[in-house]
Amino acid sequence: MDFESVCVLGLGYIGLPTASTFATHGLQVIGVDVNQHVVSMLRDGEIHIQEPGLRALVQSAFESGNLRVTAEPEPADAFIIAVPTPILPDKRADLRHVTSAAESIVPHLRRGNLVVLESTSPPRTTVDRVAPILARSGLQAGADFHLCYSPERVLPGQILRELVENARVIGGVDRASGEAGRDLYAKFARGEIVLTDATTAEMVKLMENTARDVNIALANEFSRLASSLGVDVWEAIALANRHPRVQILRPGPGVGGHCISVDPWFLVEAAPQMASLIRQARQVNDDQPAYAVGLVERALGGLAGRRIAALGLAYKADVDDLRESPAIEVVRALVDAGAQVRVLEPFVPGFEIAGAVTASSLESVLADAEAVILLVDHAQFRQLQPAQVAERMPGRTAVDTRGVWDRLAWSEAGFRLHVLGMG
Ligand code: SAJ
Repeated sequence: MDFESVCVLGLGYIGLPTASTFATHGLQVIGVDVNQHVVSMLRDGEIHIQEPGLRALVQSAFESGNLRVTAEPEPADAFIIAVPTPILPDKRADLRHVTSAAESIVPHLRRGNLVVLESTSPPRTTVDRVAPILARSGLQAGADFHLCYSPERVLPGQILRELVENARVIGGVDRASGEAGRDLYAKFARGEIVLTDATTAEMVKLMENTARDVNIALANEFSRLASSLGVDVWEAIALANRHPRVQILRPGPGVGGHCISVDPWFLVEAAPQMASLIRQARQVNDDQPAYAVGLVERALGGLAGRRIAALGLAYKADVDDLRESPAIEVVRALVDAGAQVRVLEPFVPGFEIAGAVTASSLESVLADAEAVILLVDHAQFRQLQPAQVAERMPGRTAVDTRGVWDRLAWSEAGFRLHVLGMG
């Protein structure tokens, strides 16, 4: 099947790179976002998210003349839904964006079109939720138009490369739908394209992120065990990972981002009585910020009134994404415990946390600090020279929740360095 035009609904971390990549590969692309601010920014030549290479890609997509952005869908050969699927406070999936995106396609859907859901979704969303909405057009998925689920699997920080190079799973509601999906993504995908059914493709995505969550939970639990047994978890993991069939992940202050800390709940929701390990892993990871706070408390011998410089708020290194960030939870807990906290997040400079002071430079975050704590291992923080830090702050306590600072160098600069997961 050939495609000349595609309408991409949702211009976030996935939709914007996807729309731009299709445009630079010759398709006519209509990028749709319900947020008028996003549409205006893009039309003004700005982008609303930071991702290496994205600005240049969006620019060349516009320069090609193939990309237009707007607030309403328009007729196209294919529609891609790439909207957020957050969780509600009770940990159930919030599918409002998916359903309203599907509803907005209905008036434009034509016989022979392809619709692809990319948003991470609970099992059976494509067949049980999206197909019935699209049927309001009078057309049936499979019989009159093609319908697929194809999960995005790109890693923030490496989205542009992984979008093109990763293997892509495409689950059609029938064989012809899967093949239509393959023909669409073959416009730019260099990784293998594998066809399956829609519900399997939804499960694949959830299983990938759940596997990572459970494995990080294991690393976090190891960090607590090692610490209480007087063992250095980092050394133990490095040695265990020399085993040819062992690959333990890294402990840290918790698991954030809108994917790994969210998606496992979709499986718990689907069958709570069968997902006890998955739920327990979520619990371990959700408890990890409190564990990191305990480490800071022990390092300082108390928190009330203590002056703390916190480095990093993003959910992981070298991204500007603050969603579900454990670093923010740590800072909030320190503030609640009465500490005087200054925070520095170079990727989101203006972000405020109630009760904490937002610093704009290394100098200002460190001034007066009794302790410096590393919450996010951004490259610029990983490479900090302890001697320079010592010149800028009066205290000599340092806490590393990411296991990246060189212990000898920090101790030679006069610091007592406390590392998460060490006895
Ligand atoms: N983290 C650890 N220890 C580790 C690895 C990660 O504590 O060893 C923490 C990070 O600091 C972060 C969180 O886990 O807070 C998640 O980071 P991540 O880099 O593991 O994953 P994401 O959320 O940025 O991207 C994941 C990826 N999924 C997998 O690797 C299986 C990506 O491929 C998906 O496309 C993305 O979720 C998504 O959109 O679902």
